[in-house]
Formats: sequence, structure tokens, C-alpha cells
Amino acid sequence: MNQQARIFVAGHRGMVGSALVRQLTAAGYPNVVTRSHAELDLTDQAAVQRFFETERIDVVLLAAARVGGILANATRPAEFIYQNLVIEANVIHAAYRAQVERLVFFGSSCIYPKQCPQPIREEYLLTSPLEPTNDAYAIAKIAGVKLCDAYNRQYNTQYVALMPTNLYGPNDNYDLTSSHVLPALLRKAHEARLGGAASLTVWGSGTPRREFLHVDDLAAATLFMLEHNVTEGLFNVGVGEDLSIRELAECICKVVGFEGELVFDASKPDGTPRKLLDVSRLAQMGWHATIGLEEGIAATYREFVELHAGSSAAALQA
Ligand code: GFB
Repeated sequence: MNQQARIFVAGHRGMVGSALVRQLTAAGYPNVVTRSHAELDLTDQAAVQRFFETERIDVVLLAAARVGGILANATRPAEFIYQNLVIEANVIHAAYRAQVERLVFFGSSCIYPKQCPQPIREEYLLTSPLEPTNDAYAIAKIAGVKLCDAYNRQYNTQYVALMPTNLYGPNDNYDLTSSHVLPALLRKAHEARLGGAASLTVWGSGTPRREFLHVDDLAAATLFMLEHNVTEGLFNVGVGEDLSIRELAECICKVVGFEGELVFDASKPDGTPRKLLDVSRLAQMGWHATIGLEEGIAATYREFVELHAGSSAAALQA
């Protein structure tokens, strides 16, 4: 990729977008273009078209999305399907109209069927029904994959779709009603430790298995794809290993130093039983994740304490 390329990171204040900006800046790309939501509402088609007509963008990294954990997905499906469909359609179409040749669209491993053979290969997409707790979000993300594919076929664009597994890292959402499991358990363990609680509540049975990728690894994979001139297709991005939610909770408690008991709340949904990605497509090209889970959780916890816990950080050091 041309070092002077004007690279629009859509969603730069989110976890993925901010990791992309850090990665591009560290790699010496000087022309990273960003817009806050107040400056550019990506659900406003006319505003998105005006932006692309005036900004001469070369590369788009489409990380703007409505995202959330299992409960947010299950209870607010209309917001998840509507906002994601509109953002994707507006950005991809306006990028094509402005002759943007390269675009990376970010989806999620929940696009694959609920009962998928494991590990999940890219070609298992649309082979059987989706997980109901996140089917609205998944359909929107599948539409994004198909938009890229259709524009490539009809207009010779070079739009690529990356499907990361469950992500974590800096700038994650720690709101317990809308977050994903890893930040939720990190916060719960932190508060349980500081409050001297005897137990910590984990949603569901603890038996579902998940794979976790540090968002800096996703940003590294994205730059790898851009620099290796990958021009089309769907690519899983993960670490190639998973663990149960119980094991994740135990690992988080160890990092945080909470020694109480785990209590499982069966009234909350388990969701997909397992979604381990087959990452051999990227591995064959030479890319592997490098941040181990315990190491990544420890770094994320330090950031959480510094940014979110305020005065309790001092208590933790004591
Ligand atoms: O991360 P998570 O919310 O989403 O939940 P998904 C993963 C598993 O962790 C589920 C359990 O089995 C949850 O029941 N869990 C245990 C918890 N304790 C907690 C907790 O305190 N908070 C949360 N949030 N979960 C999402 C999709 O699925 O994954 C999205 O809904 C997206 O569409 C995202 O694809 C990556 O992994 O089940």
C-alpha cells in the first residue's frame, strides 16, 4: 500500500477503529482520515456521499458498527440490523462512487451457523441457520460481506471482508448491560475484589466455548492484508484456540486477584455453543496472532484500572 495513501478509518473512536489508528500511526502512515459521529453521521446517506466526494480517500477501513454483547443483541435486534445495514450500504456505495479502490469491511464470527462444524472455515457461511440471540446483527454483517463481493464482481473494486472472533482490548465497553463477556467479567472481578465479595456471577452455564483475539492483533492482521495487496474475499481472523466461559472467568479472576466463588446464572442465555475459527487462510499467507490470552487480559486490566476505575486504582496497588 502506498505510504501516502489517504486512509479513512470509519469508527475510529471504537475499540477496532482506535486500534487501527494506533497501528497505522505506528507503521508511519501519515494520512489517516477520521470523523467523529458529530462531524459525519454514517447513517446519513447524503452526508456520506458528500464526504467521499470531497475527501479523495484511497482506502477505507469500515470499522463503524453498532455492536454489543449477547443481551444487547438479543433485546435490541432492530437497532443492530438497521444501523449496521445502513452504515455498510452508505459507506460501501459512496466509496465505490468516489472510485475508492480498496476497502476492508469488519464483520464477526457470529455470521456463521449456530451448529457449525469446528473449526469454522470461511466456506461454511450460509450453510445452516444462525444463532437466534444475534441473528439480526449477523444478517447485517453477512450483507456487508455480500456487498463487498457484489461490488468487486460488478465494478472491479478490491473490497475485502475480515471476520474476527470475539475481540477485547483498549476502548472496550464495560457497561454490564451491553458489553461482551470479557470486559464484563473483568469489571465484575475488579469490583468483587475491591468490595470483598464472596462470589462473582457469570451468565449462563459457563460451558459455551469462545475464542478471544486482542484487538491489536486484528489491527496487525488488517495492515498485513493491506500490505500484501489482498484484493478480495472473506478471511477469518483469530488465534486458533478457544476456552469455556468458566475457564475464561477463572483466568480473569487470577489476573485480577479475586479469589471468591463463581456462581452461574442460568436465567441468562448461553448463545452459540462454540465458535472456533479456522484461521488457516491467513496462516498460509504468513500471519499469526501474537498476543497470548492471559498476557492480553493483564494488559487490558491495567488499562481498565487506569482509565475506568479512578481512585480504586490506588486501592488496587496498595
Ligand atoms: O460475549 P458475549 O456477550 O457474546 O457472551 P457472544 C459470550 C458468552 O459469555 C455467553 C457468557 O455464553 C454469555 O452468557 N457470559 C457470562 C457473559 N457472563 C457474562 C457477562 O457478564 N456478560 C456477557 N455479555 N456475557 C456476541 C454476539 O455473542 O459476540 C455478537 O451477540 C457478536 O453478535 C459478538 O458476534 C462477537 O459471543 O455470545
